[in-house]
Amino acid sequence: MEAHYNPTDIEQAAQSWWDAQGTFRVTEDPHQPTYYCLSMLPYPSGRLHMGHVRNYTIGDVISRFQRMQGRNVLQPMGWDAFGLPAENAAIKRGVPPAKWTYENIAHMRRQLQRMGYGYDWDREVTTCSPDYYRWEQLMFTRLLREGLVYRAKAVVNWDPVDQTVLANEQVVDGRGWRSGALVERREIPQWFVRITAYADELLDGLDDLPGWPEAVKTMQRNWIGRSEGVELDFALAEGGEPLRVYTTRPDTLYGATYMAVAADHPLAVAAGERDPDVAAFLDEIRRGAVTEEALEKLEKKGMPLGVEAINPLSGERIPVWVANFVLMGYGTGAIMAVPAHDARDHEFATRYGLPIRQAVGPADGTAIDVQAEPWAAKDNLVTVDAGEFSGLDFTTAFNAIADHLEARGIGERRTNYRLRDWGVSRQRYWGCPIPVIHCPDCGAVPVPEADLPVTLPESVSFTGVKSPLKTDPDWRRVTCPTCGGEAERETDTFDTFVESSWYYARYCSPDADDILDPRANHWLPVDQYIGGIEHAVMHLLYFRFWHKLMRDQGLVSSDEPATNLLCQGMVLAEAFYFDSDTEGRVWVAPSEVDIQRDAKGRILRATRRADGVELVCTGWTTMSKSKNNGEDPETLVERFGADTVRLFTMFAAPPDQALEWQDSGVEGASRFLRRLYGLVLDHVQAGPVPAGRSDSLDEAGAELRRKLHETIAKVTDDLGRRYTFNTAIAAVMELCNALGRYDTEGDAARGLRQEALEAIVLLLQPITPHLSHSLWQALGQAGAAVDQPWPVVDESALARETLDLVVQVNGKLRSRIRVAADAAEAVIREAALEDENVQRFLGDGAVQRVIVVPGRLVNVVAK
Ligand code: ANZ
Ligand code: ZN
Repeated sequence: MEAHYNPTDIEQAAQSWWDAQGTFRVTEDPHQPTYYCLSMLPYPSGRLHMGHVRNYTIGDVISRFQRMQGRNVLQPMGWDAFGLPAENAAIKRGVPPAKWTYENIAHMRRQLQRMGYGYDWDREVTTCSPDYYRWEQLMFTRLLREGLVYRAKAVVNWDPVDQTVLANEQVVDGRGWRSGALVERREIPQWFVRITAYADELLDGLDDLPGWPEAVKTMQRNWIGRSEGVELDFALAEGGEPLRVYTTRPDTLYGATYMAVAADHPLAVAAGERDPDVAAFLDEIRRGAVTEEALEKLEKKGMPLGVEAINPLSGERIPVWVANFVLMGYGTGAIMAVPAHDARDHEFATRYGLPIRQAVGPADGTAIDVQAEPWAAKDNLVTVDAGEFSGLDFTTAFNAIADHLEARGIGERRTNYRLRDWGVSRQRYWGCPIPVIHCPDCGAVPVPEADLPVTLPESVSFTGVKSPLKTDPDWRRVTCPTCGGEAERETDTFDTFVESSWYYARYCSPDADDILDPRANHWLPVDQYIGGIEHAVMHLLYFRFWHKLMRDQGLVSSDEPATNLLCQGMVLAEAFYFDSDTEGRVWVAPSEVDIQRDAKGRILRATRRADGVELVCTGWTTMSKSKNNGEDPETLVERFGADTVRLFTMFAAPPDQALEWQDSGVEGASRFLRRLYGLVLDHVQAGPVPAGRSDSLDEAGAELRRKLHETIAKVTDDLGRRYTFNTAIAAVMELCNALGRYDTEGDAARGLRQEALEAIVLLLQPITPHLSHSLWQALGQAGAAVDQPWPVVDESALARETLDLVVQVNGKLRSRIRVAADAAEAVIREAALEDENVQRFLGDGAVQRVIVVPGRLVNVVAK
């Protein structure tokens, strides 16, 4: 053993050993229980950041722990390699997206390897490789033949800067999530995957996922947004097609005081043709926000269309308006507005002086003032002023009115979903080509299986204005597979969420000459999936959806892709800036800041070290490039070693909570590893440990051994069940402290030290695998730490030999006695009465009763 802890050498040696042994290469072994631990694959941006390190360290700790539990662990890694940043980089640096991507992958792979993660690199999946995407093209053509994929013209969110269509969720406050440009509306033909056909299953399946965080399940439920309501017709006073609306509140029908339609609704369009003012208004709101989220925040605006509708229950005539808060793509694009019971309708009615009429109220008769405020409750209500439907609760009124409308043939019950079909077309170059050929005679024809993959040309000159696929006539020109005539390839590519929807399954059989092979079912479902909460809806919903599609193709047999999901918290750091006249806001890296803090650690003053400029501190915020407050994992690894970085990220916070980055914490982690190294070194230098461990430990030894086995029990539970890696580490640290204090000499003590150090090294193996590898050898053990079974708790060591009991005299604490753990009650009683202090407090008083509470106390009752 070297005299000092040298992480670079130790980590190099351990990694070489694992490589040489093929430690993390797994094959399907029918006799060993499997464990599939999956971390979300990274986008190859070029450099690993702390968020990756945290995510992947959690996954590696779980994987290594499960391996030591005797499971055959699959822990793969890959690259979500298509997407916009490669195009942007290509524009900026003039390198083709493919080249940039492959170079980034090579660099980041080395960074991951340097961290010591136990991946089976033989299963690496790179989504921009034709070996991968050809299978999703095949899947797509099958879905197209089965009607689960279709092409439709749709209004899309058009980002004029990125020149691309954005998903609703990529529009934030009416602007493109990446470019920040104001989003426009356009109609273009798009490919859709029919996720709505699986809406019910995706929703109901959430109930069978106890291992998923509630927050994620709630977001998915809201995203799917199942809503039970009624579609009903309002006749128009002028006759013609009635106006059909969707409502979840037929119980409030008597409270409808106006109707509102979307700008694209035929009634609005017709009114626009009659009236130029309406037409101008329609144009104005069409240019506005298109997402629901943005609409919520929008100022409610509308205009009457000069049309009246007739309430089918009351016969009352009410005006029809066009309103910017009604979406064309939901329900029927028209609503009956009930301002008394709906906040948006109320805001609108108040603004335009429309009547507000109460239709329901609290069942207990409490008075409400709907003119002042909408009353939106659905529970404990009773209908009022509703003709024959008065005096009913919500469910009764809903059913009575729905039955009535159905009987009259002017309405029916309907379930609606907020979820839309998944638009997978992107007008970008750097993506998987959509395998379709457009023939003037045959229409859109799927590329035959034998002609797959449709390969994306990689050496292109990419200017960023238009996709090279669209500007390259040679690539586009093709003969129609059906009629042999001249035809053109589809030039759109897939949304990159398509690739990340099934990569986890491909890892199981990465070389299969099909989408998947039977190895998929050997491993799936994933036992533990780990990734960021930002993927709660899109990725994690598409991932569940694609699994069901594959199940229905007979490719997998499970219903859900992952049994357990862990969403790791953000990595935060303090950020510092000053506002300069010439440069605007300047963010200064924390490493270049001098900070004065008060006793509680609060910042009193922060200045730039170089020139003393006074800085403002933002407090804890997400590490990001834009705030210049990221820690570069590679620099840290060079300075402290991978084990320290791993230890700190796991020690600083529970995995699902925010991690506040502190340099002092990293130094503390490093110090602990040096101390552990020193403990082993001292022990080893004292010479060989005598064979056969003695049972003749002194009291301090027995106590230390008890602590050792309590620690094993705790760490096992923390790593295996609770996922509180931080408390596991704290327990090991405490054990090391106790071991450091234990100064008994002799064979038994040396044996105990050996036992404790071996256990510590193995308990830390999932977290600091390199140091454990090295210390395991230093302790004279055969084999590698990573291959050892997990330490077992010796129950007999947990047993306490003696117990300390509190002794009271007349209920007051007077003394303590130490008795054998299994002492009989009579013995305890006698010991208490003989105790010096007890005798003193008893004085001459006669003992009336002695109460023994086993394991806790003795109370002597005396006169
Ligand atoms: C009358 C009413 C009275 C409503 C009331 C609500 C409360 P969910 O649950 O999300 O499905 N709505 C229907 N289609 C709409 C559209 N295209 N754009 C905007 N809003 C629309 O919401 C259904 C309710 O949202 C419907 O029920 C309708 O307003 C509105 F006290 O009808 B309700
Ligand atoms: Zn044809």
